[in-house]
Formats: sequence, structure tokens, C-alpha cells
Amino acid sequence: MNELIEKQIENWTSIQSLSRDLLDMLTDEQLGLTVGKHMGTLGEQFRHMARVRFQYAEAIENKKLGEVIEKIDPAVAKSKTGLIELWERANGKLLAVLKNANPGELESKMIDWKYWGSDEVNIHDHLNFLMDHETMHNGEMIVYLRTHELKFPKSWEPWGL
Ligand code: NI
Repeated sequence: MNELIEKQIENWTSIQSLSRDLLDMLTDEQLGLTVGKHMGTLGEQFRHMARVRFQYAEAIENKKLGEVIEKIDPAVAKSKTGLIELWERANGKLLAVLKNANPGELESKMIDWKYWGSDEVNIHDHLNFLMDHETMHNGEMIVYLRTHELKFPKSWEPWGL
């Protein structure tokens, strides 16, 4: 990993730690909370984030975005223990893919993004899009917490929450 990728991973680590801290505070029962329409349960938000993280990691490995290869049981969305295990596994996968790659190859790699309607992106844009995705879902989680009047983890304080 070169310095820029290391810096990006550092940024991503702090973004994902917000939702991870939130997961630590929740009960299995609270994972079933919903808001409005089409947003699924809070537990499904976590499952989705981990799933998409696998998808990004697999895309780096295969130089091509596609269907998620990792099989993830939908029922995991109801279990805090299951979600924590899934979360750690997705993080491990992403970090392993980056660490195991040849740094020069990683830097020059272009990832085929046709699956999501774009041509191809380099590793830095790919990681930025992953962070954008996670930040967007962190924002969605704010709606769940505010709607159900739940307390935010301490790590969210700098964001005024
Ligand atoms: Ni999403």
C-alpha cells in the first residue's frame, strides 16, 4: 500500500467506526427498528453496508465490479453478534485485498465499473466511492436514531450528535 492508500484507509476506518460504535450500543430488538418506507430495518442497514464493503473488496481483487460473491444470510440482520462478526469479516477482507496486492499494480489498476454504469475507476476513486457510500448510510442511521429517540455513541459527538 502506498501512502495515499494508507491515508484513505485511515479515513475509511474512522468512517466505519461510527456505525460500528453504534452497532455496539444496540440490542437485537433495536435492530428491528424501521423508519418510513423502503429503508429496511436498522439491522438491514448494517448488513447492507458490510455486504457492499465485500463487493468493493471483491472488485479490487477481480478488477471488476459485479454481484457480491460472498454469501451473506439475510437473517444476520436480526443478530447483533452475527452483524459484528460479518462487519469484522468484511473489514478483514478489504484490508487483506489491499495489503496483499502489489503496490505498483494497485496504483495502476483500473476497476471495471460497468456494473454500476460507469466505465472504469482507479483505486483511489474506488475507495472514495466506498467512503461516500458508508457516509451516506451513516446519515440514514441518524434518521433511525432521531426517530426512535436513541442515544448516539460518544464518537458521534464531534458531528454535533
Ligand atoms: Ni447503499
